[in-house]
Amino acid sequence: MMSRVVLEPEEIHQIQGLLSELAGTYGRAEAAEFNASAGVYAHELPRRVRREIYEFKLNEPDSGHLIISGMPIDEERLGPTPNHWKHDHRTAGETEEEMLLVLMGSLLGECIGWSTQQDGRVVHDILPIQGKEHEQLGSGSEELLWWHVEDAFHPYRGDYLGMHCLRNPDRVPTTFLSIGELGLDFTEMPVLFEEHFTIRPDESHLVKNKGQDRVVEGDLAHSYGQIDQMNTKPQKIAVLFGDPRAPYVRIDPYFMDPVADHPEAQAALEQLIAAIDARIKDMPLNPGEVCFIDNFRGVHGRKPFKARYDGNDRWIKRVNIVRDLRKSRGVRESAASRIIK
Ligand SMILES: O=C(O)CCC(=O)C(=O)O
Ligand SMILES: [Fe+2]
Repeated sequence: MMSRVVLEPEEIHQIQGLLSELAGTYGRAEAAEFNASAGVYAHELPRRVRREIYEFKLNEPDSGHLIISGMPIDEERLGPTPNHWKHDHRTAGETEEEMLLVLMGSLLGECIGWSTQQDGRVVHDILPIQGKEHEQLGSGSEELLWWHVEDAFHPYRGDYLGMHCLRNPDRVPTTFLSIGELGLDFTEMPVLFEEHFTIRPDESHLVKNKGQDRVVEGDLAHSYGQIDQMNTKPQKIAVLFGDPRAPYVRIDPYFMDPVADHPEAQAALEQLIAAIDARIKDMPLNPGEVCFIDNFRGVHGRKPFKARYDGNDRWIKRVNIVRDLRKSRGVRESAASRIIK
């Protein structure tokens, strides 16, 4: 079931006023000063929007996602879709859209980034990159992006994933399924709550997908070393956890190895994967739509498509949001830093 809030004209007007003020003050969504104040400005969003987002957080509905639609997209201000996430952000026409995503996300928790992903930015670009068509990446296009929990391999992964669709001319579908709508009785699958399973880091965190001009030394070398460790010696984890009647899920089949030492665990994993695969649905995002996915309750992916590389390509902004920044304090530079090393 789609869960959608359609913004009213006065709400759009109020949001636009706030965004133009903030873009004028801070220039870029990536500005540390903007990120440090986003949780304050978020309370200047319309009350109904704040309530919808808060109730999504509090009640953890079985839908597992929330779409907020109605924001107009100014194609001209936006400019062409860049050819890489490493485009020159100083001239970015998408600052207001990025800021809106961070503001709404701040009502769910705190936005975070990874030193090993997209140059340590908080707001990511999802766009097709020439030469990566056949990679298992958000920037791949011609391959099915297998459904997954975002950063499933990592203990500090986001509780939520936020996406703001700027452009999607071919209505390329994001795929989505909430575990709450799977219709399985998880109390009969106790083995999935036990630590038998492994998930390796996805490609986006690998050193080969960093920006080309980025030198890997010092802290960054250490971070990539840890990713490498997680790749060669992944820890055993549970695929389901929390309340067996409404469990949380941690799964990324493409990066999971068969459970060789526990046939019952492997069989249960295969049953879960097949059930999700049979039921996952297309959920194409339209320009101006902001979508939040509960990353503990839902899996998402993307269908293959043919990229254009002419400035009109599909373009989505993405953030990861944690409810509790403190859990990762040991791997962040300061209390307020949002980047996981
Ligand atoms: O492009 C999409 O709709 C989703 C992409 C995605 O899942 C990702 O980049 O992690
Ligand atoms: Fe994803």
